[in-house]
Amino acid sequence: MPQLSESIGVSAPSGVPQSVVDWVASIAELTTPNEIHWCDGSVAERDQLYEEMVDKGTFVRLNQDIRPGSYLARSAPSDVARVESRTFICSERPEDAGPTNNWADPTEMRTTLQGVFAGAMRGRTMYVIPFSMGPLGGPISKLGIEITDSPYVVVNMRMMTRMGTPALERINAGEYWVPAVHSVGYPLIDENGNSRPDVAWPCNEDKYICQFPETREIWSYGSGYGGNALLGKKSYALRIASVLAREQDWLAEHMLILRLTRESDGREFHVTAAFPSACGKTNLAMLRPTIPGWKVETIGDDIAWMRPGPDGRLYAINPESGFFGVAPGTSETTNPTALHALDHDTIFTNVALTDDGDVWWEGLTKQPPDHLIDWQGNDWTPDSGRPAAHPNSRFTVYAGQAESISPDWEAPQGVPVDAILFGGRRSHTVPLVSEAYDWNHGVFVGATVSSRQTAAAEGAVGELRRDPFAMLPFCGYNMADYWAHWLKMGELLGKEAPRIFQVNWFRRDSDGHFLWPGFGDNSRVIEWALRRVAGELPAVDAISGRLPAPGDLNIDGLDLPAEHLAMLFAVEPDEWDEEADLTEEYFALFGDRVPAELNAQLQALRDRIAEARSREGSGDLVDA
Ligand code: OXD
Ligand code: MN
Repeated sequence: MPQLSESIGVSAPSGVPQSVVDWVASIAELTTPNEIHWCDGSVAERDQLYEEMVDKGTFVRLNQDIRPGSYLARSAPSDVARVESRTFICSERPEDAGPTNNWADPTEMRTTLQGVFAGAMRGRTMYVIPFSMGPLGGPISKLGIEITDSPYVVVNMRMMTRMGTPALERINAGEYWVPAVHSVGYPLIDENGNSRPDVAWPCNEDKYICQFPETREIWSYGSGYGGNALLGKKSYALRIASVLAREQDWLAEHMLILRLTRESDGREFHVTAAFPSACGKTNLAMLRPTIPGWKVETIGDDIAWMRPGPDGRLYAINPESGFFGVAPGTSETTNPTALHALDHDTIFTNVALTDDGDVWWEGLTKQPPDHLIDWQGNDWTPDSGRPAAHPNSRFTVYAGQAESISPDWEAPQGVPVDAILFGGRRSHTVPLVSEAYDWNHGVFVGATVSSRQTAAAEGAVGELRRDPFAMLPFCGYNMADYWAHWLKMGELLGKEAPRIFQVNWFRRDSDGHFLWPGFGDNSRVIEWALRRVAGELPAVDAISGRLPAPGDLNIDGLDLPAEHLAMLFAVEPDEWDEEADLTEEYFALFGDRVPAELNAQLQALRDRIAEARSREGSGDLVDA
């Protein structure tokens, strides 16, 4: 009897294990593509796909004199962001997905997926993309294979992951890998054999982004955009990896990674930082310090995998090899490093096109051009009354193109983490910076991160949402169990655990103006944190944590009135009372799965509030 794989012509490269061939064959049998292409990751393969996409209208080739090697894609207006409402954790038991995830019964979801994937690739090429998250062969790295019918996904995955033959060779050698299946859900031939023409951005109104934590599989249907489709990123490197990390005593986190070198003594520090989506994370990852004496290098801009090393310290790698950054707001003033990285070999999605074949987005220049083609392909002028680029428009670029990239960004063993920052977008309550009292307090701080909703996901922009560890849409299991895992990691790391800080660049005065300049000046805050790590500075105990002692935050050369500085560090018992009540309400969502230690941390917070009040009270008496 012919093997299944032979009967549908999988024709795998030599050396591919039968189990892999059988899996690819099973997906081909379900989705019935016209042909199968095993991606080797070569430049020739990429260029051929670019060519094909230009011919089909998926890509606009940008002016090659201005932006060599660069292209613009315009998505369907209905497919512009991650769709959290259609993202599912399909664990056997709903309580293992937890109240912050959409749970779906795995058996029912499999039936649904078998239905929507049946014939989904008719008339298309099915691409098999072997990839490595993290440097090939590194001790923290992991492999995967994404099957997709989208050439756009292939060329993006080529930048975002180490994709192609070297990854496949490791899979051939028997290393662990995670399967991921993706279809845009727009077959070119119907079940009766009738053809329909392709469109520039095929997708489907019906979308499913599914993670199966027990079997470690990813299935994504209906969207071609970003994290919905580039399955190495949020689906694998966060949702599935968080499950693996919990089991294997490491951390898969939504964090950037920075190296800061102090020029006076050459000491290197490494910082990871979690911020909810589009909170200026890419800008911080490419920080240009405004204070002298520091060199800052980028290691990662979005995701960190961290594992205790042989010396007991926590080591971080960036599992990705590219940046999938938000374009609007990126400019010569906000992030010159990112801007220059985009000079060539960049894929832009949903930005505007200029008359000379270049790109533009809101914030790139103060004065918009007189005429553009907007992200939907229509004529645009400054008085059109709508954005020219979509607010979640993106650039995809190889990380090595950033001039700030660290020479060690691909160090397979990672870099030792000294400090972890948690940030959110809060207009009051949370001071510019405070240091957690200890690891467990830091976990409490991470668990209570909140921010205003941005355009990276669908939903009401501007709403305040709790976003614990900036992992709300990315944790592959019950968030309360994830907190418990962090507490356990603190025990494992003991005195080698990184120090934890809470930052808030977004505090405002009563007129709604930002109090802190942000951007390069955030280096001042990080300097304070690192000097704390180095044991060089005292601190002042406060409700939120430890604050800089007066005069210790370097504000030289900043035009920051004393009352603004005071407002940045104001920690008001009334506001924190409300914060504590909101935290209690939030924890109640998770019932008795909340680790006892976090409830104890909440009580400790309430105690600090009461203590501050009693001090205030006695102060009032004295004043009176
Ligand atoms: C991202 C996100 O795209 O967090 O990185 O939404
Ligand atoms: Mn992100």
